[in-house]
Amino acid sequence: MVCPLKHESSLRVDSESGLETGFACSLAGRAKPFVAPSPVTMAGAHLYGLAYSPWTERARWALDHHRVAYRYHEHVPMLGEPLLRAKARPPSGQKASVPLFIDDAGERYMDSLAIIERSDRGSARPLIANIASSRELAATIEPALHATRARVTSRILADPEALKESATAAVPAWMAGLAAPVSALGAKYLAKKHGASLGKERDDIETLRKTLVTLRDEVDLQRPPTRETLTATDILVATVLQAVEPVDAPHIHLGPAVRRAWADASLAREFSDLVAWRDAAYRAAR
Ligand SMILES: N[C@@H](CCC(=O)N[C@@H](CS)C(=O)NCC(=O)O)C(=O)O
Repeated sequence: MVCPLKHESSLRVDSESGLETGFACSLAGRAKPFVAPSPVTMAGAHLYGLAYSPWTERARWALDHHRVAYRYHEHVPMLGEPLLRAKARPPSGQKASVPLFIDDAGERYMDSLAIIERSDRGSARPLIANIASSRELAATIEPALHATRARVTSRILADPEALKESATAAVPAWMAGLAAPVSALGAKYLAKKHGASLGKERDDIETLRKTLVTLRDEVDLQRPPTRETLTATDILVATVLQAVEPVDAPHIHLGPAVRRAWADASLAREFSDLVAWRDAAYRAAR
C-alpha cells in the first residue's frame, strides 16, 4: 500500500496543534474556537475531509494516485462548521461539505468527483475516461451513501462506546468521556444538515444492497486494479464497500465500536466477492 508520508505527518501536526479544526479549543470552552491559519500555513493545496467518509476517500485516493501535494485537515462535524464555511465560501443558501479541496492557486472544489477530475489535470493517464459516465455512476451510488450515513449515525447514537470513540478521534483520550455528549450532538447535527432520517435501518441496508448488486457489473472481479490500470470507476466502487466492511487502511482508522456501526455482516457475506476485490485494489493501487 502506498501511503505517502507527507499526509501522515501533516495529519499529526494538525491534531497536535488543533489550529485547523479548533475542536479542542471549543471543548475547553474557550471563546475563540477557531484560529485562522497564518498565510504561511495556507501556502500550497489543502484538503478538508472526514477520513472515514467514502466521499473523502475518493478524493484522497485520486490526489494520492497522481501524487498531488496537499495538506490534509480532518473536519469535525458541527464544531468545525464555521471553519469549513470560511474555507469553502459556498454561495449563500448552499451547504459546505467535505471533501473540500483548495488547490495551490486558491481554486475551490467541493465535490468528490470534481476533485478526482482536478487531480487528473495534466496527467497522461487520467482516472476519468468519460466524465458523463463517471457522473452517472456517482449518481447511482449517491442514494446508497445517503442511506449509509443514516444507518451509521443511528447506530452510533445508540451505542455509548461508539460515541466515545467518535469523540476520541478529535480530542485527547482523557476528555473522551466528556466529549461523548458533544459527539451525539455532532451526529444529530450532521443527520439534520444532510436530511438523513434516522431509525430505518432495514430500508437503509436494502438501498445499499440494491446498489451493490448493480456495482458488481461495473468492475472486473477477477482482475482488481493495479496502479497502472486504476480508474475513477474502481475508486467509486471500492469506496462504497466501506459501508459493508470498513477497509483496513492506516489512514482510515476506526475504533472497534465505530467499525461495527459501519459494517454489516449479512451484506459482507453476500458481497464477499466485492469486498475481496476492494481489498486487493487497496493492496495494489492505494
Ligand atoms: N456530493 C458530495 C457529497 C459530500 C458529502 O455529503 N459530505 C458529507 C459527508 S458525511 C459532509 O460534508 N459531512 C460533514 C459536514 O457536513 O459537516 C461529494 O461527492 O463530495
